[in-house]
Amino acid sequence: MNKLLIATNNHGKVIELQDLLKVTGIQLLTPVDIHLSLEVDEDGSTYAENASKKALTFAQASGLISLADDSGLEVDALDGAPGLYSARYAPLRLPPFSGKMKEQEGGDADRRAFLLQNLKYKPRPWKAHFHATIAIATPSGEVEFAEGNCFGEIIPAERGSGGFGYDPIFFLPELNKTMAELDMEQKNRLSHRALAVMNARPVLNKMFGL
Ligand code: ITT
Repeated sequence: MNKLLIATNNHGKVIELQDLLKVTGIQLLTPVDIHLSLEVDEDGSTYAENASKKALTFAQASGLISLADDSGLEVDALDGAPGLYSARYAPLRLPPFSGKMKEQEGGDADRRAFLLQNLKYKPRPWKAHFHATIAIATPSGEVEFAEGNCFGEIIPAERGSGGFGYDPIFFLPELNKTMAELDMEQKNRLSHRALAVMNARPVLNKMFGL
């Protein structure tokens, strides 16, 4: 059976990618399934560089063809921020009462609050899009890419409890819903990640000889 490792430590992405990739006739594995714990330093200057680094690191460590996703939210009024830095977009702060001086990153809710704070004095609508670049790497070092975008706008009050990350403040005007108000099946029909996976299908077919 063909095996594909979903090379991400983000639980929200794992859930979506398992659903998006399930029709390909390939056995999907996660890092947890194979007891592989890897933290990749995302120091690239493009989504493709980061996606490629993640996919190659996991492919070489596991010996399996690996699919990584590097994604982000780009807000027009902030000149494309947080973009590549979406997962780390929040002021650093000291952990309370720990006595340690090491700074730690906030969670998804901190990042949404920080984004809204930065948009507060900008005129609405706050047009934005999600971007995803998928990299599929073989253990021998071959890498192929696919991309997807999803357009909408940021709204000032959170709506919905589905998805992850910036979904509760990412509004899709045609549906009159935020991404977090969609169930996974709906999100997986129109998201940046869904489009990137669709565009990656020929690559998967070629790599697995399907
Ligand atoms: P991995 O690198 O392990 O895959 P990550 O969360 O660090 O996990 P990225 O570097 O690609 O992944 O950062 C993407 C960030 O962009 C993610 O943490 C969210 O904050 C945001 N994001 C991406 N896709 C999203 C989505 O579908 N809905 C909401 N936020 C999303």
